Amino acid sequence: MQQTLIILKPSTVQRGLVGEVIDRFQKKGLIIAGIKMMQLGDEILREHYAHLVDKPFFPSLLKSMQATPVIVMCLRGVDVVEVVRAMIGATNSRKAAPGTIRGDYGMSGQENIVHASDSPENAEIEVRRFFAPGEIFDYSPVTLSATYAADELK
Ligand code: IDP
Ligand code: MG
Repeated sequence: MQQTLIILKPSTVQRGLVGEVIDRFQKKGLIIAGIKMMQLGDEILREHYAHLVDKPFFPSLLKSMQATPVIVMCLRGVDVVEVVRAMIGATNSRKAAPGTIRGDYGMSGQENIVHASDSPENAEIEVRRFFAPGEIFDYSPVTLSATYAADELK
């Protein structure tokens, strides 16, 4: 089953929204394969946001992502990368559609609640970046057969 890497950002931790955001992913039917709290250092953030290091807002992003520890999660589901990107909405929370996580909980482009992998290839790299192999668990919840039709489970 496909997996994706989620980060609940420091603004989400500080605003007390961790439970609500995790609840939305769980109610959708996604499986938590890994979850932990960690304080992100410069090195991992420069790697994770390598596509943004030359942007003028990068120093501000770096500081924001280090303001408190974050919650990192590995979620599993069929087509989970695309499903979660649709659930979180546009990068700028003010433009994200109502009903999406950023659209419902955020007002900022930078402080936009959550990170989610943008492709299955990047998801594999990002899960390995934030989790040791022993921290990711392969199990089948008993609810799986009520969540998917048999032919949808590859
Ligand atoms: P994404 O998080 O929707 O995938 P990216 O373009 O990968 O968006 O940007 C990574 C993160 O960098 C965003 O989630 C946001 O926190 C921050 N960011 C992106 N663009 C801007 C900007 O124009 N101003 C401030 N922060 C930004
Ligand atoms: Mg991105």
